[in-house]
Amino acid sequence: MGTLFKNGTIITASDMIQADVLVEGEKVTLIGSNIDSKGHEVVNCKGKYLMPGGIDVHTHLDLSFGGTYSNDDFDTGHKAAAFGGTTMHIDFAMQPKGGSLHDALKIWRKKAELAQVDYSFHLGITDLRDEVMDEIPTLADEGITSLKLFMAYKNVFQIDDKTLYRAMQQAAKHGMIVMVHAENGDVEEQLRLQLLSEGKTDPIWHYYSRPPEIEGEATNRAVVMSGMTGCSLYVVHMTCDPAIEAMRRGRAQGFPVMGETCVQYFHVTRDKHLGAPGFEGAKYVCSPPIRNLHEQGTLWQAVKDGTLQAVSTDHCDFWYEGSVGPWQEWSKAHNGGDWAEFEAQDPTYRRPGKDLGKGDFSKIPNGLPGIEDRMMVMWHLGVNGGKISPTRFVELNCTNPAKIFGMYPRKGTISVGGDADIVVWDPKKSHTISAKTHHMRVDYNLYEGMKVKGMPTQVYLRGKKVVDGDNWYGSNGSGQFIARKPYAPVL
Ligand code: DUC
Ligand code: ZN
Ligand code: ZN
Repeated sequence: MGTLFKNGTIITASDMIQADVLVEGEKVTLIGSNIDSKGHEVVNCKGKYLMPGGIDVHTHLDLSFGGTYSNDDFDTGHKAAAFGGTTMHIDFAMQPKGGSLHDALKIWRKKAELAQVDYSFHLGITDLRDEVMDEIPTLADEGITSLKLFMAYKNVFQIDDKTLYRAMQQAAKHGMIVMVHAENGDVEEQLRLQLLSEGKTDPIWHYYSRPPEIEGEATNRAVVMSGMTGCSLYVVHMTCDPAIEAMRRGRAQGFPVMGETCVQYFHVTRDKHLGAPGFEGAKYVCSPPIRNLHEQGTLWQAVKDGTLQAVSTDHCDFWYEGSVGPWQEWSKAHNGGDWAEFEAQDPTYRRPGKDLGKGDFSKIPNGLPGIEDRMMVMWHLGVNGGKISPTRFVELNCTNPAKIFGMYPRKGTISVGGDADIVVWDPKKSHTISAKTHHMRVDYNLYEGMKVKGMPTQVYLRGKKVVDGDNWYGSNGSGQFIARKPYAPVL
């Protein structure tokens, strides 16, 4: 017996067609008109769209960062993702200081034991010793074909130009893609120290420590290195004109360069949100910083004209009102300590959050929630707002992420032989986004009060229903690691 999705309209990156979809086991086995329903469970999709499950290629679940850990893990973050129509994500497994890339994988595989939806890892390189260079090709054998390097976060994740260049040379040799967080971390450090020394400590000053110029400069540097090495480059969370212009120049020269922006950059602004009175602006501290209405126009143009290929979230959420003291004391007493061990003692205890940065913007943990909201907000602002077509919506949120990161057509489309990750989408259903009802483990929502029209009603992961309305049917451990292929296309 299979599951037969009847009377719906399938949206792929190229077409909108009325057809039935038959799912048997974990795969789509037939697409056609009037498929006989005998022996199958029928899902009536009249008036609904059928889309491939969303893929968010940029998340940080349970990340040790900024003196704490991001809130959502592979349990809560996965449920939230699925309620929003995302059935797969790629998280960043960060190389521990002094450790190997496989040490990172070990840590992240452990986190992923909770997985409720499908996932993969990008390998975040922080220390490219010779033996780490040699390790890179072995990742591809294990289905990990993307590396990430940070050009910012001095003394934390930041690498130097030589490291980036060498990583690109090695990646190019093995058909892997290099991703960069592009901001000039040295200039950021200088600006930050200067601002703090002038007593400028409110959240809004975070913006001025990371102006568009330092994003544009670093993006340009990475784009040029991509041209020199022939390495495929994917620039994450692009936000502003100088960065977009650098990307356009590289593409015009035929360099293998691609980029994404994140959904929040289409909504929150420096002036209204980051500049809110008191400490409220801390809720919106992320890097690169949120910009203004002008940049929103730039980004819509870039996703429309193909300068950018994907939209992700950079989901990395922290409590607005966390709890600062006990974890710090415990971790001091345990020489760093393991967060899970600490948290298990009192599961109601909140991880320290944005409140770490009261009185000093540079101590506010960087990151925002969004894994649940991406598809609904992009549909609402993009499709309902007349900015992008439904097919481009699918391309940006599902298909291109799968192609760029080497898992198409298994993921990212609805086609015979592909995984049956299917979102039944009701374009007429309205929903008011709120922290009171969302599934992310965080006490605020960037889109609080936004009334969106269009949302998932049922979500299937490899043929199994995980979401139906407000009900959850997934389970820990049923999310799978998805092995990815090298030599993915440059779009
Ligand atoms: N930016 C953020 O805002 N959070 C996580 C990491 C990053 O680069
Ligand atoms: Zn980043
Ligand atoms: Zn990130």
